Amino acid sequence: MNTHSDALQATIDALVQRGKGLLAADESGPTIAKRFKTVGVESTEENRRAWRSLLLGTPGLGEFVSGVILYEETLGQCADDGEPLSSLAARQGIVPGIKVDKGKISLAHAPGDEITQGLDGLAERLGRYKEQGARFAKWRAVYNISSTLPSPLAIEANAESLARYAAICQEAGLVPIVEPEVLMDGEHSIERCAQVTDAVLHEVFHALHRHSIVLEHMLLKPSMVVAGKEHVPVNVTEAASQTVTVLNRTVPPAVAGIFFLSGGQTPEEATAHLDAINRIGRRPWPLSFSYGRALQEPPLKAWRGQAANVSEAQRALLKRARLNAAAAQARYSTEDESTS
Ligand code: 5MM
Repeated sequence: MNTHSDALQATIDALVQRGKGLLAADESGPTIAKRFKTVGVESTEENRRAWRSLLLGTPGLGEFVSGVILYEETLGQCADDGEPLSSLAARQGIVPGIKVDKGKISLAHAPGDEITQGLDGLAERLGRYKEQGARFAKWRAVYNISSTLPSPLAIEANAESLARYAAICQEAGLVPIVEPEVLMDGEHSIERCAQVTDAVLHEVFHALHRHSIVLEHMLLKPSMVVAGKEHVPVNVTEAASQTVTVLNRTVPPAVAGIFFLSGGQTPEEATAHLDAINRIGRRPWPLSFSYGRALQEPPLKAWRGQAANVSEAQRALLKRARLNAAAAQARYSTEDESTS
C-alpha cells in the first residue's frame, strides 16, 4: 500500500465536494502575457502577483471553489500583507495545487502532433512544491484534431507520459490531475471530436493501469465533446449527451472525480454545458469544473490592471464561480446570468 494513501485520500476529500470546482490559474509566462495583452496589461512579475492575489483573495471564493491550480512562480509569491499566496488560498478552504508539466513541443516524426515534457527531475521538484504547500499536481497533454490527427503515436506517447507523471505524483503523496485536452481549434464535427476523445481516453486509462495508478486517488480533467470552433455550433444538450457517452465508455467508475476544462468556450457556454452534463443520469463520478479562461475572463476585463477595479473584478469572479457551482449540481438557469 502507498505510504501516502491517507494523505492522498484527505486531498481527494477536500477537492471533491458537492457543488464546488477548481480554479485553473496556472498560465505559463507566454500564456498569461497573451491573456494580459487583451486588456492592455504588461506581464511583469508584479502584475502577475497582483492578479493572482486578487483571484485568491476574493472574499467567499471558498464557498464555490475547493482547489486552485497555480503556476510555479505563484507558489513563491506573497499577497500585499506578506502572506504567501498558497496560505491565502488555504485560509479560504481552497487547496493549493501546481502545474508541473514544462509545456508542449512538436512530437518528432509526427508532423502536427505535440508531446508534453517535464518528467526529468519531476520527483525532486514535487518534494519542493510540497514544502511550499502544494497538495496536488496537474499535467496537460494536448491533441490537435484534423482528419488524420492525432496520430496513434501521439495518442500513445502522451498517454504514457501522463501515466508516468501520475505515478510519480502518487508516490510523492500528491494527487495527480490528468488533463488530456482535445483542442477545439478547427472545423471538425462533434462526431470527429467524440471519436478522438474516445481513442485518447481509452489509451490514457490503459497507460494508467499499466503504471498501477490508484484511480480513487486521481482526478481527470478532460475537454468536453464539442464541434470545432469553425464548425456550425451544436446545441448544448447534444454536446452534453455526447460528452457523457464518451466518458461512460472510457472512464472507470473508480476515478474520484471529473473536472472539465473550458478550452476556449465562452464563460456562459462552459457553464451551460456543465449544467446540461449534470442533468444526464447514468454516470458514476462527480462532474464539476476546473476552468481557467471561463472563470477568469470576466474578472480580467473588469480589472484591467487597475487597483481601483479590484472589488469589481472579484465580484465578477465570484459570480462565475457561483454559477458554475450551481451547474455542477444541475441547478443553473440562463436567467441567473442577469444576477450580479
Ligand atoms: C490556465 O491554462 C493552463 C495551461 O497553461 P499553459 O498553456 O500556459 O501551460 C491550462 O492547462 C488550463 O489549466 C486548462 O486548459 C483549463 O483552462 P481553460 O482555459 O481551458 O478552462
